[in-house]
Amino acid sequence: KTQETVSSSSGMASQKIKVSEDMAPGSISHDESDIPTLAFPSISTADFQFDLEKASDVIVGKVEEFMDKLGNARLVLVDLTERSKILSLVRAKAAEKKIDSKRFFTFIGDICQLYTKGGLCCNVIANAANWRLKPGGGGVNAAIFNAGGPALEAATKEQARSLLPGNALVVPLPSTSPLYSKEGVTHVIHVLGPNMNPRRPNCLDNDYVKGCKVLEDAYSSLFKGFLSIAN
Ligand code: AR6
Repeated sequence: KTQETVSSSSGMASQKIKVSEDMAPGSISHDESDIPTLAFPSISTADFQFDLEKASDVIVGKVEEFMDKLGNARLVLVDLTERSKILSLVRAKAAEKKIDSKRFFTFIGDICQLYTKGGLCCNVIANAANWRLKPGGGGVNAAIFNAGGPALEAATKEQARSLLPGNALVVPLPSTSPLYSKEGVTHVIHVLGPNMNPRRPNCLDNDYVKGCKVLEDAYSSLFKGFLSIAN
């Protein structure tokens, strides 16, 4: 028994998926789950106060660079509301560069509930982390650690205790984590972006030459980490 549903996405491409009605509770079994998909938030552009125009150039530039390495995998930029300025900027710039909207698109929703609330299957999600790789602190970091539960915290500690700006850390998620069992997420990739907020550690004091370089490094590390899982 299958049921056709069209998700509530208002991204560049709308997603058509088949959801089986008689699958075991909590299990995920449909067509799209076979496509390796990375959902990522816009790194550094909220709490870390990075300029949105500059960040959107970096995102689209890096996506373009990785496009031909993706195979059938997909990259999805996520934000919480349809008023998201970073999503509009990135959508416009990606369209200008004629980036394949099946391989890269934007999606509105909580990155912790993309499957259960949005019908979008993402086996990997990225986190805009802090250097200590600690839960809490607000933003997407608090949301992901909260949704991932103690299993995510333990799995993260097993891999590393801290992160340098521009770096990413791939964390395989134990099946005991609700993010795995409910949302189908097998890996979380923590990313530390450049910080322009004077009240946070390692503030770059508006040095956007360095800032853009660190943000480029952050997306390169993220996409490389994703490809190492996808392929
Ligand atoms: N789902 C999708 N996108 C989200 C969600 C969510 N649940 N929550 C926030 N965003 P931020 P940063 C978007 O501030 O600027 C933390 O305290 C948000 O709208 O989470 O890199 C860490 O501990 C924005 O577009 O990350 C660090 O100390 C994007 O995610 C610091 O903040 C990133 O916003 C990192 O700051």
